[in-house]
Amino acid sequence: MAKKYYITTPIYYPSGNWHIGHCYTTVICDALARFHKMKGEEVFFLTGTDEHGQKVEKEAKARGVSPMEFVDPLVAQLKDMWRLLDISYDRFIRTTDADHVACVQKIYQKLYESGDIYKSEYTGRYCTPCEAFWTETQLKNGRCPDCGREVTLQKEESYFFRLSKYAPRILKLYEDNPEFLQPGSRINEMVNNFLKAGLQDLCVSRTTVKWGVPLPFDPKHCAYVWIDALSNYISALGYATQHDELYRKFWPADLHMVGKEIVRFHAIIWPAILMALGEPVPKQIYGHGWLLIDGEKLSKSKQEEARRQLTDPYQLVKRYGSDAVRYYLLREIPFGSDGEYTTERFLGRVNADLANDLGNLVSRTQAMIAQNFGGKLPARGPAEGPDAELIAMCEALFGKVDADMAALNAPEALSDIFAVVDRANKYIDETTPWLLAKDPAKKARLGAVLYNLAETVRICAILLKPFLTKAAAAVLKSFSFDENAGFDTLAFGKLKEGAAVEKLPPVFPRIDIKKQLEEVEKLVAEQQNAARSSAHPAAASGKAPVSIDDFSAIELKVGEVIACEKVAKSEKLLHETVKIGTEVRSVVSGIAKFYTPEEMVGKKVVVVTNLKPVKLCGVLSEGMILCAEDASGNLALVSPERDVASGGTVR
Ligand code: ME8
Repeated sequence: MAKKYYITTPIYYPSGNWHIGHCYTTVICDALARFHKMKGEEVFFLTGTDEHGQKVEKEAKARGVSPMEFVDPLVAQLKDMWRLLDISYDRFIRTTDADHVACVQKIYQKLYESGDIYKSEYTGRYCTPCEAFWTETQLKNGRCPDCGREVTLQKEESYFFRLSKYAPRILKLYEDNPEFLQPGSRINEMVNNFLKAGLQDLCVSRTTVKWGVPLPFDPKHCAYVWIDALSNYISALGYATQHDELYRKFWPADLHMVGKEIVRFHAIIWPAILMALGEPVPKQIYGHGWLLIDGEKLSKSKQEEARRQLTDPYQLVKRYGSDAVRYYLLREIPFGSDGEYTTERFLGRVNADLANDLGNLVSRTQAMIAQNFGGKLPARGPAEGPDAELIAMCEALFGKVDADMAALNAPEALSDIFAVVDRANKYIDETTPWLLAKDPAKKARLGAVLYNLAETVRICAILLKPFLTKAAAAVLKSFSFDENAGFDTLAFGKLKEGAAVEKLPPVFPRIDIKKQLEEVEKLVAEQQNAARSSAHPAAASGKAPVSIDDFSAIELKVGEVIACEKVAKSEKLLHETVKIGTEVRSVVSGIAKFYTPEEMVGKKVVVVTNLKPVKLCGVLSEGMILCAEDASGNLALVSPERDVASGGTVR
């Protein structure tokens, strides 16, 4: 029977401000999932979205939409990002999925019946952005110890989970299974910061939040979002249903990969819940480090728009391709530690390893086969000179990479693969095929050298497939080798003499880093100008001539009004809900004298989308709908002359 491998990412908050740091966890998990699949294991790879809670409830309300209307487009955006990055998940779970909601209710019911959940009153501090409760002693200068933001005092009737009861068992779990929580330093953090002092029971329900899973035994309470979220790892497998085949097959998980800031929830609360349910705990939790910019964690709240541009995965994939982004994340950040992100370092890495080392090896090998053997693979000859060393390195490579991946060390795995790429480039210098080509008597040796190079490229490409999903497949195909081949084809000598070898265009074209950095600088400057002019409206409304750059700092998009109402206490204002592509915004406009709310619904309008949000009569406005005004002050909406899908750019 095939070995099973169950791997999960955390489920993502539908924040919308995705940055390259967010991609880190998921790209690592994807490489691991693909690696295990290629080993012939039966893999289940889970990811998804964490959609309930106060944060989403508040944001949706501010935009005048329902929480579901608010999260739907964001979930679509996230799925799109994973598609762009070639993430091969087996299920994308949403905490709003009916099967998940039912499972959370069963978990609460079970814990309530066993006495592990009981009713009491909660008084304490709550950090809404982190959705985390804190005691007075845990606060840092009266603020959230995780994000440094303000916390609010909460007092309400609540249900509690007997977390305190499980502290000794969790300590024992760490002692008996040091592998349970990795890297090892995270165990000390958990023990010293939380477990040593003893655990307090955990408040696991809210009455003030409505956007959540209602408790089956007391529906005015909603499940605490972290219990709701953590349960996804088993609800996705059909836990506590009649169709729990996946649960029986894949649980306990082999690996929950998470960022270090959420280790506490995964390594303390989650095993305690599972212990209370009488279920096995996951085999391993890995708390990886952060991607930093200027020493700070990239995070939605701390991000400025200018910096966001530099770290926006959509932009990066569009400019440089998904393989480049995946490679950087997997190769550059020392695993388990934080890693500093700079555009320069990213592009430098891509140029040095992918364009130069790998790209040159592939193109030189293919060009020489085209030139000297009409694009047909020559025969393998007897091993001579440096052949044996190169072949031995290829044959030892799987063992090394397998051990690296078992230690979850993708940077090391890639470094081992690229050591073979380097060796092959050196082999070209040593065997001097361009000189062999000049001497007809050496044609067979030239053929053997090129065969060895082609085989080395093939073996590296197979091992690179979990990391560079697109380029590796293209390379294999160009050597007429099955692009879906697994690790069972790694023996040296699998390529067939006479196989067609296509000459690929450069797999990773060299990036002109200086030019790219200038472009990025320009983008940042444009963003900053836009921010400045929206901060000082007078400056933007002057009649002085503007350059095309000034004009392009204003972002104009086509939006569709999907809901509209009058703003209370105002005769002039209408409050529109506008769909702009996958995004939904709340916009207030002074057009109530010219349009009724009913007339507005369904209209395609032009929206200035990069204005700083303001509140008008207490209603949030995240943009401005453009109107034409006649001499008497009558307004008419500006609309595209032909139908254009919402989200279209106006320029
Ligand atoms: O925490 N560098 O979701 P999330 C590296 N919903 N990783 C980063 C990062 C950075 N700069 N910024 C974010 C949540 N991440 C919860 C999880 S699981 C039951 C519930 C990573 O959207 C972060 O560490 O805030 C986490 O692993 C993932 O992005 C999702 O974070």
